[in-house]
Amino acid sequence: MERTLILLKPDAVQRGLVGQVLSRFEQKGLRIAAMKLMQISPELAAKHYEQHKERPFYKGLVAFMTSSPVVALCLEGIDAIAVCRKMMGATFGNNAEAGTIRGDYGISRSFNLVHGSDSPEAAQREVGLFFPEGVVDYDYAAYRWIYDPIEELKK
Ligand code: FUP
Repeated sequence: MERTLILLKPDAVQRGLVGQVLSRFEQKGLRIAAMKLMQISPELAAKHYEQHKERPFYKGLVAFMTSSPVVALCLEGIDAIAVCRKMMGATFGNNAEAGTIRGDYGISRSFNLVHGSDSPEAAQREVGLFFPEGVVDYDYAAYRWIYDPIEELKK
């Protein structure tokens, strides 16, 4: 099992798309390990996007991400990072594939609805930044029906 940080960005919250986007991840089989509606502070945005600090879009990106609340999620599943990135689609809505979140709901190059960690190192760092209190461990009944047959079915 792998964990990833997903942010439903200010445009997703303001456009009333939280439920639809979250339900895609749920339906895919990812377990919600943590979830909260929160206002990102400029300090947190700076830490989260520190690798983009020198890029021309950085200032606008931080302004956007701190302009209105986001929903922060820690999702868990097999290959969760790659699976979520595939579901999100290409960075810019105008060229994201149809069938992806960005491809289906967005057309903007800067308001792109969703963030997802891009590596295990980034995921660990970002989950720690957004959920310093930790995530929630519980038995997820759906795993039994979502993942490859469990050992007892093979007997
Ligand atoms: P992604 O991994 O697809 O979320 O994209 P990046 O990490 O490359 O970029 C982070 C965010 O910066 C994107 F979600 C949107 C924004 N961005 C721009 O606004 N302009 C750019 O040219 C590149 C990224």
